[in-house]
Amino acid sequence: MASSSKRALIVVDVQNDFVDPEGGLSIKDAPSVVPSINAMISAARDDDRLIVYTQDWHPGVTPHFAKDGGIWPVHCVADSWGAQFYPELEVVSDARVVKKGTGGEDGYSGFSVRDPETEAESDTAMESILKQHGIEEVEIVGIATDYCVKETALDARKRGFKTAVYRSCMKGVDLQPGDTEAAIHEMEEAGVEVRDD
Ligand code: VGL
Ligand code: ZN
Repeated sequence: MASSSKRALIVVDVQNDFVDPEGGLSIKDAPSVVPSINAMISAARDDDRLIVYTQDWHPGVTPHFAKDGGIWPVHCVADSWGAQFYPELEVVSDARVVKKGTGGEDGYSGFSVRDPETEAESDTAMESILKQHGIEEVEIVGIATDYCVKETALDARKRGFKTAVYRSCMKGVDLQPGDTEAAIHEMEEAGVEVRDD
């Protein structure tokens, strides 16, 4: 049955390359937040709420990768093991999945991508999926706090959604020590509710 809830759950990039210790851009302690993320997913499913998963989904050559002029080790190449959902993640049967970066675009938000040459931004399907379901409020969980979770949350606020994140349901890259806490602060400043549970 279609849900009448105005609240959706967005599950950002819980993929092997970020979560598995053998992954291409493995984030320390990421497996430790997966049970809390799953608890959020189960609660949303039991409540018939909309759940949208995102996947980082890059071509083999992209200016996102250090080898091609960017900053990141190779990760989440389309259809590779690393791009698959982490096996312990609960993926609901009618999951909506938004893949980002498929055309070699850059950017971290689940709502938009950026052409690396022209810098032009374009929308993913995220906002239209949320609008189709009458969503006014989003909860965002996943990886990485200081990149894709942050940018998705800031974009959700910009687009007028009431937005919350949970400390127990996200993990940061921390390229520089303190990046994760700075990201949490930036989200709060933008009106994102940061919950301690
Ligand atoms: C991400 C770095 C590069 C993320 C994606 O999902 O936060 N981080 N690509
Ligand atoms: Zn990426």
